[in-house]
Amino acid sequence: MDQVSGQDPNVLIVGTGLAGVGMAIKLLEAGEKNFVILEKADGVGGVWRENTYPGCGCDIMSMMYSYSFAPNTDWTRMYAPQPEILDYIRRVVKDYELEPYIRFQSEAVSYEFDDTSDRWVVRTADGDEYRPRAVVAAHGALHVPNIPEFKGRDTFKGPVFHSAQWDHSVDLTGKRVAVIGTGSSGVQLVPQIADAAAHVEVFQRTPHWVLPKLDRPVSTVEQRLFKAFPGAMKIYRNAAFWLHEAPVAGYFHPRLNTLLKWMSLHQLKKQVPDPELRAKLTPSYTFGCKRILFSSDFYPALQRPDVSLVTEGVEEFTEAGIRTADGELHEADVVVLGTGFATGNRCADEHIIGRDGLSIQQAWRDGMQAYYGMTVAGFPNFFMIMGPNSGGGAQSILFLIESQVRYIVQCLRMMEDRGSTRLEVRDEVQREFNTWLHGKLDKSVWVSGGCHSWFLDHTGRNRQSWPGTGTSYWRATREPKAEAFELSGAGQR
Ligand code: N01
Repeated sequence: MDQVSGQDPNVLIVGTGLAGVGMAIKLLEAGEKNFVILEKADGVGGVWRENTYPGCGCDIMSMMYSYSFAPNTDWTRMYAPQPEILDYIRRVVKDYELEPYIRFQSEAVSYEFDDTSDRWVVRTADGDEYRPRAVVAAHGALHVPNIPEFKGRDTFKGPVFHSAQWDHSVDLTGKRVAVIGTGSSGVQLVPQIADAAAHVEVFQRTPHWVLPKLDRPVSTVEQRLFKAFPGAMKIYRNAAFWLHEAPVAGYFHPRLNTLLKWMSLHQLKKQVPDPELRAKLTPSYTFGCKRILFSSDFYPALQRPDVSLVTEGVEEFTEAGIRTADGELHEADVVVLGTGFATGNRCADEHIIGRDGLSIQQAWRDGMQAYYGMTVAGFPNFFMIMGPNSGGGAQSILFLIESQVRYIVQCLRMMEDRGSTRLEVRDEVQREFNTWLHGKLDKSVWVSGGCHSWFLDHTGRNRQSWPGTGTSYWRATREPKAEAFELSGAGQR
């Protein structure tokens, strides 16, 4: 094993989720060994380590849920369950011998750019200090649970926990469980807990568009085929890739998604015969405005006599349960919050100080913005993976991560080739880019489709999505344009 970096690495990566791990692999392949990865927990995996709720899995097809350079021939299902994805990440970390670069239980709590040395000073919760030339923030877009301030929340006598912080010490057998939220997490967990619980009440604020999940086991014949003929796996992967690209045009021209909308309504009609319940589950906003859900077992779960849907708003928590706006008390033993993640300004609580003392909060006072979701004016040598407006469509996040990782490696190489110690996106370039981006997004169903979702911030702007297909993002980020950046060395200024 080569010598592993100390406190002054060339690159410091934060997070060992799919983004951080992919970044580390591509650095190694580019010949860069002087880097460290900080990980706040004691294991790798990011959201796939943290989310362990019953039924947790991926709603992107498993064939597209691996790095292109590290295909996984062992998926057991067309949509991989969480434990398999976590195993995959662990295996990749092992195969690429990344462990020596990772500092576990090292939570980065402060990032400050030193204008004199063109290095970042990164401090951890334990008081360690690193001085990397460049930082790659790969801590993900969906890692801060959204815990609403429900009135009287602390008065409830039973356990209350978020889907991303599942409390496995709580046995749901024979319990009355209240689940708040019917997004991707809620629809996955409700069918799974229904068997054990005495009763599940599902609190829905807004119905979602739900498409059937075409899940099935991957047969052993297919697995053998993938192992023997990698080309066969590529055919599956290509099919999955284009399936995920397909709905994107419909986000800008909703009529193109008429067939998908019909499929969603058809499933609803087939699985929910009661017209009253069906009406409650039928969205009134444009298809695709909120992230489309994939589930074939959520509606059937709602048919069970021991599962019920509550559509009255949550008014308050009491000692015994949840009181809704109509005054009814829904008694419960356990409350599960499937209420999503804080996404409006995901760095709101982070201490990130860029050039000339600029904080990320000041830079983003009018909303999160970046250049292709990776660089932010005022923050030299600071790269984000899955930063503002670089995800949120329908394509596998792995495809977008690979595009970003390649781009960042190229930026670092550009610095090296030019003898620069500082790379910063030009303010006017970022501004023009965001004017173009929001011009397109404002016409999309995400903004004009009549719903509220985690894609939008408090100003109503979409701060998450790339306004196009994965392919268009890949094309746009194939090579960084030197003229978009200010590149300088300490001696060049
Ligand atoms: O969160 P969500 P999620 N009172 O924001 C409701 C990824 N993911 O964790 O729609 C009452 O979608 C809220 O209601 P409304 C994926 O990208 C991926 O489910 O705002 N209800 C909604 O129903 C996904 O999009 C996988 O009216 C409240 C729910 O809580 C993202 O994570 C699996 C409320 C939140 O839904 C987030 O999904 C799981 C309140 N105060 C997650 N506040 C994969 O398979 C919120 N809600 C890859």
